[in-house]
Amino acid sequence: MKAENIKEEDMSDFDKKSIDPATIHMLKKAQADGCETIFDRADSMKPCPIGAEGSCCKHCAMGPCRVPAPKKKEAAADKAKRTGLCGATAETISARNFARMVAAGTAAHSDHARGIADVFLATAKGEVPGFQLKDEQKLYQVAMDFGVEIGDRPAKEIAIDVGHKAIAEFGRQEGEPLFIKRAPLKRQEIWKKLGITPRGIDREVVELMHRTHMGVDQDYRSLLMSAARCALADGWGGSMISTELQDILFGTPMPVMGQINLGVLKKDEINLVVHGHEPLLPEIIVDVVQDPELQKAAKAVGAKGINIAGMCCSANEILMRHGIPVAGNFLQQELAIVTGVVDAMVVDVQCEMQSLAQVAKCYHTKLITTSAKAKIDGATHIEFEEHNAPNVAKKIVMEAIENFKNRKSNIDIPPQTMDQVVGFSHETINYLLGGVFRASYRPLNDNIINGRIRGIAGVVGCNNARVTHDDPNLTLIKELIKNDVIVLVTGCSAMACGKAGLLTPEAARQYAGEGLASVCEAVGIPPVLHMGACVDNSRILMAATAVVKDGGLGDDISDLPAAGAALEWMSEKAVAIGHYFVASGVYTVFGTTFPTMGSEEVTRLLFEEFENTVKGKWGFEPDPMKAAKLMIEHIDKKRKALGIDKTRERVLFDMAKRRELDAA
Ligand code: XCC
Repeated sequence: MKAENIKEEDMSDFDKKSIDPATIHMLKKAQADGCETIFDRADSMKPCPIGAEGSCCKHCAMGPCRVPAPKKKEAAADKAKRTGLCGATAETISARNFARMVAAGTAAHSDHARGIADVFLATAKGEVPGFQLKDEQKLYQVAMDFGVEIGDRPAKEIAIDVGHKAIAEFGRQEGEPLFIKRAPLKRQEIWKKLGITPRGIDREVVELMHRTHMGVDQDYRSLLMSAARCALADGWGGSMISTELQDILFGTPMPVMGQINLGVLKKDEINLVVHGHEPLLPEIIVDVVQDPELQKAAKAVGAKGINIAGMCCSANEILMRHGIPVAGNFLQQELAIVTGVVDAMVVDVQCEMQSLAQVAKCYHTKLITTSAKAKIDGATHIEFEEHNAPNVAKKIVMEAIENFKNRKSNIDIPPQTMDQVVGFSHETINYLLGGVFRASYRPLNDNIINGRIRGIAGVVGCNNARVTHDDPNLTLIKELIKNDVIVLVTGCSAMACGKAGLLTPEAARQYAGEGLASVCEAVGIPPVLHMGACVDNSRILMAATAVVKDGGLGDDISDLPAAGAALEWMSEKAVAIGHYFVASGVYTVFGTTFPTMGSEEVTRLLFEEFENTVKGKWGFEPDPMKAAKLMIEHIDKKRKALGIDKTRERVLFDMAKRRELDAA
């Protein structure tokens, strides 16, 4: 059945699901094809209200114990009686659940980093064909940070030492992660004073899992502080290691043009979608696809060529470095298959929905898992072996080619694609602003001080099927840039911006306020800068640190007129990211739902008291316009504290007034 068969009266329902026309187009097709998606399941299954507010404890076999938020008027004595069987209070339960999300998110980013570090070391030793050390400049930078001698040693020798040091970071038992030293000095002192400077990355995850075990840490303040220490081991540890080593291996991103949305899929070519997070295999696939043998094989089955497209953060990785087209963000993963033209979807780790196997069955798509850590029932498993990567990559491309003939007649590709300029690593922003010979954030700081730019916002994170796809993120971001706040984006939020046309230099004139637009036009950048995948939120930490170090805007990240948000968050990784931004001094607003609402005390600690200790705080606001207001108010509060609030009150003279002044 064709999509045109959908009746007009169904339209409003589709509009509630997404603001992206390509997504709506495919939802109609999925319905017509009788193929269930996450959007259908979101209608038929509502979230458990007790779990959503963090009030369900299932840490032992006497439970699960449900300790829902007390009624407002409940007497203190009755409130105190509300506990789990063991006596765990709503505060303990809520804080433990939150802490476990941080631990899981940190584990995900850091295990990704470990995989990269292993391949990095093997590359330095020359053991893995297909991989090289592409960015020597960054290798030297990381070597200096790690205290590795450079001298006139060959790059490979330096890289071997860097690789060993990186791997040792995970199991470190004493001292602190080596990248901690990159943070502003005042920030390091705050962490030290609070006792939340992380030790080894794995150690923080293990300790947090231990603390949250039944009958261990039962003081919510202590739990949330140790969650902060674990989260910092993600942002300034695991995630930063991923970003830095990936840049050395595959190149530090520079501005590059790309295209995004489901319209990048091609009817007359083999379509291979790479989905997940680790760039190791996607990088090799991008390389081998030019192989004449594979191109010949594609022609032999009647295809005009081989089209690689990305999904989720794997997409961000190969987009940032090669301009490879992006099929879509998290909620579009099933819908790419619904087009009927995806010959293979290859997945590694994180954010891959199990339902892909079912959706693939409705069409002809071959779902291929590649990580030993992530198998899916019903998928074909072709394991990524780093020592044999080009051959594994070729085998996967061949699977896609051979599957081309199995396409069914239910093919429909939405026409939407959008151009985007991406690749704004922290180093690139430095060069673009200051020039190659005097790379610096000075022009950014100056424009913040003179008020052309009001402040900086990081808007990151996922899609969430409980809200209209892409709407909260885009509404928030448009409001921020309209108010002269420059926006840094990563992950699925960055992709929403790409689809909406916000990642082009022209978007500055169209969407940004006068001040921000004038700076963007002078430098030639979009008002929203795509900084990469979710592990690349570490680039935002580095950019914030560079702004602090350049001077004039305080001496800590918490002094900056800056704020963060993840309005469509859904994964535990987002909670880890949010918590490391808060623990690094940033006001961070989440939308959709907030996982500690079951406890007023825990929520108050995160939303208010944290501002006195870690100098950053959490916020919750599902309405994007209200979230923008909160962030802008915070930015203005910081401007006032810095004494630069007056500079925004610029008087614009018309010609008559100018003549009057000239004559005077
Ligand atoms: Fe996953 Fe990274 Fe979230 Fe998107 S933003 S849904 S975590 S792909 Ni990372």
